[in-house]
Amino acid sequence: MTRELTIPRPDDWHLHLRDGAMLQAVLPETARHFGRAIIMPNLVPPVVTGDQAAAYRDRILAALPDGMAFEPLMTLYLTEDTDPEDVAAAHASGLVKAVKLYPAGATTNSASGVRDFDKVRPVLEKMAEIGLPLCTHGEVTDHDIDIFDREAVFIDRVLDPIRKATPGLRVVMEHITTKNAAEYVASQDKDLGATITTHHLIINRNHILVGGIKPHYYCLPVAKREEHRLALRAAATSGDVRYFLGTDSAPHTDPNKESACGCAGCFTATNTMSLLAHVFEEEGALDKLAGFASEHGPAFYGLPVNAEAMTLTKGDAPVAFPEKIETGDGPVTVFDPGFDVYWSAE
Ligand code: OTD
Ligand code: ZN
Ligand code: ZN
Repeated sequence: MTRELTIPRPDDWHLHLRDGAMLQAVLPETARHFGRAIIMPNLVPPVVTGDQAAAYRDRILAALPDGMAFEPLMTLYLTEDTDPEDVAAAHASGLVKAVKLYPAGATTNSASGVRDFDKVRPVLEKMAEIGLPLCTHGEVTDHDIDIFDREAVFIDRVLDPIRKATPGLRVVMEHITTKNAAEYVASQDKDLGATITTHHLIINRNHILVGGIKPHYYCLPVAKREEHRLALRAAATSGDVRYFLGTDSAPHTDPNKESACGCAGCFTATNTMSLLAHVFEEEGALDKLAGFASEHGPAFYGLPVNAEAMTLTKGDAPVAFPEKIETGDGPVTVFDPGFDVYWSAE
């Protein structure tokens, strides 16, 4: 039985760090384990221009505790007014590693997202030309589309048409939650990748709704039926280079989650690597964890694998994770997988 596993230091290819007091509190939770992360731009107001991304990057680095090493990989929030030349300049300077597409209203702080996809064509064409990836929140927002179907409909109505109209555009389907998405990725070429969160490998929709509503399991895209969770597990543990880790760790304070209108998001930065070791072991795929968490993401983004290593150790007693972390804005509950975990990460 494997008791110890050493992998290259992992990266998180989809992360919410927020700003101010929340940033200060959650950044160490990620930097403790991850070398780099793709930083989501859905602040209020969003990070739209290269200048705003540079300023946000400076705030993240200023919040990093002494002695911790971490590289934030910045993204720009795509709006209908985004200037292709600003995007190109931010990419050329090395600052920005991706542009993020939120259909307007799809998730937390996405009101400035795209309504008319034709309006962003010039930006997408510029991105295809310069090789800058597009990260997509892949859900339609039409009121007549059931929330559990919004990802599958996005693929047919938005994503596939955009990709066909923009040859060479490199796309990451972020936080995929369905068998449909995994099958679409598998059917395409290397210009398409997908991130998978830790929590979508662990929960299905019953976790949210059975035995009382569990706001800390509510996130977007919402967890689907069990068959979808199993398809995600198969994809993540397949060794296929197109799938890589993006935790989508998305902190909200407890009062904002435990509310009549609770915010979407699971906070998994603290225990993600332990949970992934548990999941990959369950799937008999511990040998695929390095690829998923440490190698496939850098390959997609054209970056080197981290030179440092992480060792995961399986102990005899369950690891005790904090139930919450305290932030200047209030407590944030750490994702509870609902089972004991014996793997710790150093
Ligand atoms: N999903 N919550 C948030 C973002 C994501 O779609 C996402 O990327 C958030 O709070 O920023 C969530 O449930
Ligand atoms: Zn999203
Ligand atoms: Zn996210």
